[in-house]
Amino acid sequence: LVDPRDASIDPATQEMIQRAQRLQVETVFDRAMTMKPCAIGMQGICCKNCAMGPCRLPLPKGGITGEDTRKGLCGATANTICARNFIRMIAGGAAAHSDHGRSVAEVFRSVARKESHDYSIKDPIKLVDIAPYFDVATTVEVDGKTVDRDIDEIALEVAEAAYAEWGKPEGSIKYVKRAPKPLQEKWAQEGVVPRNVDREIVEIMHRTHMGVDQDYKNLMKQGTRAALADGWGGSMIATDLQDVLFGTPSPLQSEANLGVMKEDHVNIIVHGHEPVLSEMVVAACQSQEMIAYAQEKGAKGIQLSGICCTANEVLQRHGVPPAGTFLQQELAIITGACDAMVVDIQCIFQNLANVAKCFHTKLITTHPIARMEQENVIHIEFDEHHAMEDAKRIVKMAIDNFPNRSADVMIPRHKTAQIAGFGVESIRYHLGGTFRGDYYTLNDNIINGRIRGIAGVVGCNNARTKHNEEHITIIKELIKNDVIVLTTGCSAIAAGMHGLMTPGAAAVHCGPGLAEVCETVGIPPVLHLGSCVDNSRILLAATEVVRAGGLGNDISDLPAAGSAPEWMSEKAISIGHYFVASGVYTVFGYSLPLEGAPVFKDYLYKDMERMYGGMWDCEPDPVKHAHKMIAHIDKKRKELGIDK
Ligand code: NFS
Repeated sequence: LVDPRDASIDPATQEMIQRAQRLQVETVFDRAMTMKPCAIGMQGICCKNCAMGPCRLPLPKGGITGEDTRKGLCGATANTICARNFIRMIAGGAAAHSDHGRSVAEVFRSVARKESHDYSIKDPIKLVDIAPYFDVATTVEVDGKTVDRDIDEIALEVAEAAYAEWGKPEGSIKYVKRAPKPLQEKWAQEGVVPRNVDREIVEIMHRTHMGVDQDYKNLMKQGTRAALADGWGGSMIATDLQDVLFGTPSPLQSEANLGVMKEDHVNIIVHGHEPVLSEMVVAACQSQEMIAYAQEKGAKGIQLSGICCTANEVLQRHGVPPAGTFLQQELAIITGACDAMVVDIQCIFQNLANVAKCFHTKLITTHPIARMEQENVIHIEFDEHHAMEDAKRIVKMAIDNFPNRSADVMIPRHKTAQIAGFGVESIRYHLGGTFRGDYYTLNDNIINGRIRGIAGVVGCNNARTKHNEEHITIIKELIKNDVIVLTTGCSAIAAGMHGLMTPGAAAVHCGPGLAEVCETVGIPPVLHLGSCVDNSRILLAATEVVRAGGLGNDISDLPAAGSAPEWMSEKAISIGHYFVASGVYTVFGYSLPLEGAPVFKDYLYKDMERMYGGMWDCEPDPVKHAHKMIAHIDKKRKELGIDK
């Protein structure tokens, strides 16, 4: 069994692992002890794309001296195998983000068509803002005068155009036009402008099939095209349409960690990624009818909380507190106080069903593409046409389950206050200027050196690393060195849990320059930008910084760097690569499956910079990791002539 103190730096997590062990409920932390990863797979050079394999090409001891003669049965080299595996991860990640985006586009279209009555357009201003990118007019000429078009008409046209981004037969992804001009030119020159979302993913599956593309550079070209289709396509559309439908986030106060659950309340946890159902669950939990029903059953009320990116979505827009990160999902049930866990898609452990069996928790799957084989799992398929009805059914089921709790409940007392809800718009509001460029205050403070640079710290937790340690060490090191941090995903949940998202954190953790800026404008040094599809917000924030002037002409000119300290999912690889291809030096923690193919690895770590201005790196040591990012930021400051 794992020692809880080795598994996490978070006391709530440690206490719950201890409890799990006492109750003999197995968790991911224990499994990580008993099952070790495959050393060959970790190097990225196991090919199982045909039935003559799996072919395994481990690096010889002492590395390659002379010619690299390793090959699979068909002759595939280590570079080919490694590149195929890498871009298949991009395909998986881009598919996950983008299929989520497609679902949102479908809901948006049915709202625009007035077929779905439980949703409405909450942010018409954003709709008008994005319409021109889809070539949808927002005004019309009437009797020689220009007047605003009807918002429902605009919605309908935007919905149709957005939906077409997944499978249109011609043209390229429309949002590519939002990138800085020089970046668009680089993409055109390299031939990586994405055509439509689905095609780029399908083409990866084709090219990596046995006997197709056998040139790691050409394979990677397609990887780049698919990653860009994710970041500047599927993910960005997901973010925008969610904002239009559910409202664009603005800063709000909340809390984080398992301690947000309440013993005397009905506890419902939403977990996964798509906010279309959880938006309705939030509304259902707030309805007088449901609250009264909960009280009838002996509860004081309903406490809703979240896990993973569904948590981030409902946090950003409603202040619903996250109960934990990816690695805390089993632990939330082990409290014994979780009356229902409602899951949608992605990052959901199948072991939740086994854990739920040991408690009274109802585990409810809601998405047709994400079901579980275990018999104790309840499937309530969500349909946007009767969204509220479905949500109420789920909430009612949780309330009905409240009296079934056993007396053995233990909610750790740890929770932390946080300010979340940032975005491109709110950064503009807080760090913008009234008279000059939009992001003037931010740029000005970067130029004068109070802010050394910008870091995006994002991504998962990984049971192979100590839960939250890398996230928190890296973020603290960055802000101590006056680097402002934008964060999303489980990294953001971790930052919230560890108290880095309050304005007060500036005085405690920041260097003097960043502290001064944060204190003056009243923001935390670590800004929560949302879920993982909201990494598109970081791309757009970076673009705004370029546009505001004084810091070069492209994202690659900015004193900025990216990081995924505890990554584990294919989605993280897609995100990492669209950051690299957008000009960002991007450092991953733990390990990347590239070690077995040193030439391909160099291609990602070095040659990418010549093409896009950004490149990959990997550094498991969190302090060194942060300092690699800072060194890159300093290099860019020097190039800009602002290094004094
Ligand atoms: Ni991102 Fe969000 Fe978390 Fe990783 Fe999973 S929840 S989409 S993949 S684990 S950050």
